[in-house]
Amino acid sequence: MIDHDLHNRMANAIRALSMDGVEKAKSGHPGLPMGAADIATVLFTRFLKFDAAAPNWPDRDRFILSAGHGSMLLYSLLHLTGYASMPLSELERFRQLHSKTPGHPENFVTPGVEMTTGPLGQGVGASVGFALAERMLAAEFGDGVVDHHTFVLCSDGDLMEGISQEAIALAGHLKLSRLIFLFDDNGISIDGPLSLADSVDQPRRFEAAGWNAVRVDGHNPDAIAAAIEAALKSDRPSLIACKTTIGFGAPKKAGTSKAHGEPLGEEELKGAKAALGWNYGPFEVPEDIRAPWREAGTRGGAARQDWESRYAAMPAGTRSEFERRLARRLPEGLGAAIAKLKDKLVTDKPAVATRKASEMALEVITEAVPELVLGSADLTPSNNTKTKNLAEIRPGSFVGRYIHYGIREHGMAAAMNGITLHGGYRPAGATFLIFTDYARPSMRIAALSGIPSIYVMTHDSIGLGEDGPTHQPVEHLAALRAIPNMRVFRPADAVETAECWQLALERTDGPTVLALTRQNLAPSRLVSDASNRCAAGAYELSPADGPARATLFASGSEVELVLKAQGLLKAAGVAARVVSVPSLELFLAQPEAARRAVIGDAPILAAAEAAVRFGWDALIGPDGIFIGMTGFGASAPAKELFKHFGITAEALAEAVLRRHNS
Ligand SMILES: Cc1ncc(C[n+]2csc(CCOP(=O)(O)OP(=O)(O)O)c2C)c(N)n1
Repeated sequence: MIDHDLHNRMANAIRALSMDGVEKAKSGHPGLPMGAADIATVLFTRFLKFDAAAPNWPDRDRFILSAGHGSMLLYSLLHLTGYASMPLSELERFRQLHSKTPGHPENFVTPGVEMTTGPLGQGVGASVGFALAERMLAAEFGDGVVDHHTFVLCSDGDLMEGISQEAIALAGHLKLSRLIFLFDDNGISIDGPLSLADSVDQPRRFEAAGWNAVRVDGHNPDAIAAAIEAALKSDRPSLIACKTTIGFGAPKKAGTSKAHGEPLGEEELKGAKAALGWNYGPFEVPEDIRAPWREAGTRGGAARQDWESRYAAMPAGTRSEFERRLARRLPEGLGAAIAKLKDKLVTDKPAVATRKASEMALEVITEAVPELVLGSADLTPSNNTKTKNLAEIRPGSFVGRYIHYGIREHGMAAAMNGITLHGGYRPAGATFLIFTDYARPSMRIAALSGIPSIYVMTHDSIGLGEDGPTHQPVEHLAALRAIPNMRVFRPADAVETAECWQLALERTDGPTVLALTRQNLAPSRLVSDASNRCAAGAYELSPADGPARATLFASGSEVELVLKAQGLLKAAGVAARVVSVPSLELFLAQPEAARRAVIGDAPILAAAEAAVRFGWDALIGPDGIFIGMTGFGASAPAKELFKHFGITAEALAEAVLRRHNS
C-alpha cells in the first residue's frame, strides 16, 4: 500500500524544487514537472532499478525524459535521490553557464541523464534503440547481466511529432516488451488546449501498433503503480496514458498553457506552495522528505551488488569482452584486417561502386568487429549493407546483427542514438544520401552528444541517374558538413572506402556519414600503403609532372574525373597535381602547415564535386575553379547527366587552361 500522505509530500518536493529552479533562472518550464511529479515519484520510489551512487551501472533501468523541456523534473529527481553531481547548488544554477542543469538535459553534461532531449520526439525515437540494445545484449551475454527496462516520460508534443509514429510502429513490431511509456497526458501545449490541433486517441494509436495501452489518473499513485506492474508483465511494449494537470497546484495557471514555459511569478508560486501545503522557503526540503527520497536513491544498491557478484562469476574472457564493448574500444584485429583488405584491393583493382566497395569492406569488418550492427531503412539491396554473416533481428528474437528499420529514416537514426547510448553496440544504418533530410534531427543529436553512429548513405549524387532530381542530393554534403562534430567521408574507390570505414569505426566521440556512389568507379589508389591516407581528410593522390601550375581537388566519384583532367592538361603542356579529398571538413581542421603542404603553391586551384560549391571556397578560395552543381539534377542516365551539367574532365581541363592562358 502506498502511504498517500508521504507520496504527496515527496511529489511536492519535486514540484517545489522545479518551481524554485525556474523562478530563480527567470526561465524554464514548471508545468510538466508539477504535473508529472506523481508519475515520477511512483516510478523512482517503487520501480526504477537504479543506484544513485553508480549512475553508469550497466544493468540499471533507463529513464528517458523525452519531453526535455521538463528538465527540472529530472534534475530534482537526481538531487533528491542523492546523485553526487547534483547538489542543491546545481538546482540553484538552473540554466546557467557550466552548470549541471542546462535548459534541456544533456547526457554529456550531467551524470544520470541518459540522453540529450529537447527536440520533441527524440527521446521517444531513441528509446526504441535503448530497448532493442538491451534485448540484443541480453541475448549475447545472458539475462544474468543484462536484464533491465526502458522507461520514457513523454508529452503531448512527443506524441504529436511524426517520429513517434516511426518509433512506436517499430517497437510494437519488434515486441520490445521492456519498453514502457509514461505519457503525461495533460491536454495542454504551448498554443493552448490540445483540441486546437489534435484529436488523436493515443491509446488506440498505440494499440494499433501492437502495444499494450491503458489510461490512468496520473495523480493517483495506486493507479499509476498498478499500471506499471501490469506493463512489467506484458509481452508487448506498454503505453500508460496518465491524465494529469499541467502546473498541478498552481492556483491560477494549473491546467492552462500559462503553466507550460515560464516562471510562475512570485504570487502564483506562493499560492501554489500554499495549495500544496508546502510551507518551506526556496529550495528548502525538510529532512523527513529528504530521507525517504535518499532511500529511494539507494534502493537499487542491493540489486547492483547482486549484479556485481553475478558479473564477477562470469568467465574472465566474457567480462573483458563486455567491458570492451561498453567502453567503445575496438577489438585488436580491425587494423590488420583492413590492411589485408587494402592489399587485396590494390592487387585486384575492382572497378566497383563505392556502395559495393563498402559491402566488400563490411565482409571483413563484420567478422572483426562483433559489436557492429547494420541495418537499412528498407533499401538493403541498394545500400549493400547486409553481408552474408549477419543474422536478422526479428520480432521477439534478438540474436542477430541486422535491423530492418522499415521505411523510417528518422526512426532509424533515432534508434541508432539509443543503441549507442545504451552501450554494447556500434550501429550503422543506411538509406539514400538524399534522405538524410528525413533523419537529420536525430543525426544532429548524435553530433551534439558525441554519439559515434555511422550513416551509410548511398546514391550520393546525380550519378544515381534515372531516378531524377527528387533522389539526387546536391546540397546534402554541404549541409551535413555544416553540422559541428559530424564527419562526412566521400571515398573515391574501394581502397578509400575501406580506409573511411576504419576511420568511422575508430571514432568514439561523434557520428560519421559515408557518402557512397551507386555507379561504378575506376580504382584510383593503385599502390599499397600501410597508412590510412584518408585520416588527414585530403592527400596528394597524383603528383604533377614538374612544377605544378594547377592543383585539382575532388572527392568521391569526381576523383576519377580530375585524374583524367590531369592527363588532358599534361597533353596541353600544363602540369597539374591531384588531391583526393575524402573529407573536406576533416582536412580543413588539420594544422595550418599540414594543410598548406597538401594545398601546395600552384597558382590555379580547382575542385570538382557533383554537388553545390558551398564549403569548397575554404579550400580553393572564392576565385578557385569549381565544377559541380548549381541547381537540382534531372532524370537521365548518369553519364548523360554528368555531360549535361558540365561535370567532365574536359570541362575542368578547359577551365584550367583558360585560367592558365589568361
Ligand atoms: C521538435 C520540437 N518542436 C517544437 C518545440 C518547442 N516546444 C517545446 S515544448 C512544446 C509543446 C509543449 O506541449 P507538451 O509537449 O504537451 O508539453 P507540456 O505543455 O505538457 O509541458 C513545444 C512546441 C520543441 N521543443 N521541439
